[in-house]
Amino acid sequence: MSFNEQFDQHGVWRRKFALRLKLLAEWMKVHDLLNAAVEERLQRLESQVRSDKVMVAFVAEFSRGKSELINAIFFAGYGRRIMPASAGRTTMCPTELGYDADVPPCLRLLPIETRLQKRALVEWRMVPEKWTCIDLDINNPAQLAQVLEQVAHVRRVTQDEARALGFWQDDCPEDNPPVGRDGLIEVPKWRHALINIAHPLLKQGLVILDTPGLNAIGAEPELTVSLIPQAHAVVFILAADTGVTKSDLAIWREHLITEGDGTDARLVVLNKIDTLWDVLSTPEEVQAQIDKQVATSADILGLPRSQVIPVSAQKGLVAKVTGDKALLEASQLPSLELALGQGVMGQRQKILRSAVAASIGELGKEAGRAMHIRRRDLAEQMIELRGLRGKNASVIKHMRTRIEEEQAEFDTSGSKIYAVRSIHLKLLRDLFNLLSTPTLKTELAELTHALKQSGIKLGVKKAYGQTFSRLREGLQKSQILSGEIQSMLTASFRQLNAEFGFSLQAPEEPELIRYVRDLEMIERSHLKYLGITNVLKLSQVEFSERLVRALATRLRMVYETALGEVELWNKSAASQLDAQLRERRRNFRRRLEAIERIQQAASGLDERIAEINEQEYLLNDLDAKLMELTSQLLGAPSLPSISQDAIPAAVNSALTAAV
Ligand SMILES: Nc1nc2c(ncn2[C@@H]2O[C@H](COP(=O)(O)OP(=O)(O)OP(=O)(O)O)[C@@H](O)[C@H]2O)c(=O)[nH]1
Ligand SMILES: [Mg+2]
Repeated sequence: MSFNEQFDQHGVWRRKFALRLKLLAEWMKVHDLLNAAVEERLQRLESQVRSDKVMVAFVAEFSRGKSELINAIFFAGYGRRIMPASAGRTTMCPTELGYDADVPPCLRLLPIETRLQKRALVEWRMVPEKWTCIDLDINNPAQLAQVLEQVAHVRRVTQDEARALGFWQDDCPEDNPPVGRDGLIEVPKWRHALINIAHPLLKQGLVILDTPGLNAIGAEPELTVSLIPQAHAVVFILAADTGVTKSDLAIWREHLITEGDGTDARLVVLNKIDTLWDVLSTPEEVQAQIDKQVATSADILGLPRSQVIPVSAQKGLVAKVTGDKALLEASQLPSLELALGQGVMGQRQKILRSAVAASIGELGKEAGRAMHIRRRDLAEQMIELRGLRGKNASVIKHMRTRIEEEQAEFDTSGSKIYAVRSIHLKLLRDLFNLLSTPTLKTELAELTHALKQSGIKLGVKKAYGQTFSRLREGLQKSQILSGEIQSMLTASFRQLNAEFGFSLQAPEEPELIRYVRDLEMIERSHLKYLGITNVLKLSQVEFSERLVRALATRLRMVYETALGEVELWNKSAASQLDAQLRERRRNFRRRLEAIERIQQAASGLDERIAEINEQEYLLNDLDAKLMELTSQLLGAPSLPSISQDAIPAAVNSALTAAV
């Protein structure tokens, strides 16, 4: 199954899941099982599954065939080349292809001059009016291709302007673009491009990132330290006719090597194998040539040979457009699509499925707890009522007084419950504080200061190291504090359970220390970035500022996720208390009503006992239904397993390595 087909299936599963989740929510609402925490969890799950994006980034030196490969894999259906692909430098700005239903089909372009202002790319995304927007006619491939030519557009500027925009370094002249006879320099016209089209795959959450070559990627720190590391898969492309060049190697080292982190896939593609096709050689000789190039490239990159996939993007595109099966086979594009499908989608589903399973488990527990309270209340009422059988009016009256006394006592001891809640909130406030944006800002201040110094900054790595070790300490502190909160909750819940017969259970404590791993990944991507070619660029104030802004935005995302978890933990504890209070009050009311009916009619007692029996049966049904609904949600997405024989051995081991 190709990447496209696998992605389709993933989309179908997600839609089914969202629908089932909706049904579960409605059913819970009807049966009064929804509380604030459950509702929040349901909402999060739904938006997690609905908005699940899969980003595949294509990274390589210029002219290796990134855009052509994107055309061949995703857009051959348009019957022509859609993304501009031509000899020499073509794609000048990072280009994201995706789908947003709220925006009409269009190409949005952020002018390169925005680099002169203090705003990170993520922030620019929030100001659509600053982007130039061109409508796209998706039924007209020729118009589509013509508009997309924009991403290849350039401007000519003076050396000073180029320097200010980050395209000219006095310290490393060999990286600078050529100066024209008029003394002007070509720079990209746009800083970033967003293409919004309702392509079937994009509609289902695929985001494709096409990037420009080496020096152009380096000029946008956010791309290097944020977008590419966060992509779910990165396709690195080499050309069979050039082999691994020095600049290929620089990109590979700077952007592609990751250590041990198995959440994403890296695929290496040896493109343009058609340049080795040669009518004067036998097919075996041609294959031997391709194998040799694969072997050499793999050796240089330090990869097993099976991990380099040879293709011809251009012939693959031509073959798809003209319906030439033999040529498609020869282009070997299908093997690459298979690897992408398995590596990326298989991985993505695994992650999503395990996140969903954990949430559904909590959801089931929360709903189950509410049912447990009800079941226990019914059992108690039953004992109470059976005890009244054959008793005279005064005993019944006495019972009523007792329940009323209990009720009054319960009402006055409500203050204990509020006390627990207020201690909990106070401790939480400290935790929120530790993870807040102002705290993060303070922690970053020193690094910002170090980067703002003029001249060459040798101490930057040290400043990074110190900042990150402070951030790690902060997270460790947060984890200790959350541990204290958890012990406090467990102890007070136990006490309340003993005193009031509640069945409170402290919700799962958030695992904040997990975010240390995210910090490490961010730190690594920055250090790697600074290590190779960009240390000299740090002498430019604008560059340093862009770098810190990129860092701050990425960190903020991590901290916001952590805060969200703490928030949910808090809600879950609070809503349990609310639910217990509510159920208990309802319980007193029911017991009093029952006594009243018994006092009024002799038959009231048996009737009430029968009613309670009936309710117990209903509760059993509810329980069974809840199990059914949640286990349906946990059902595996229908990814038919591919017969192992159908996968070429090379691709198969590439997959294993990529996963
Ligand atoms: N012979 C051959 N040429 C190819 C193949 N793939 C791409 N090309 C050509 O190589 C040139 C560069 O391709 P692009 O897709 O523009 O390369 P890119 O990596 O996107 O380059 P930039 O946008 O400049 O970063 C174009 O002329 C393509 O037609 C291939 O498989 N075989
Ligand atoms: Mg390109």
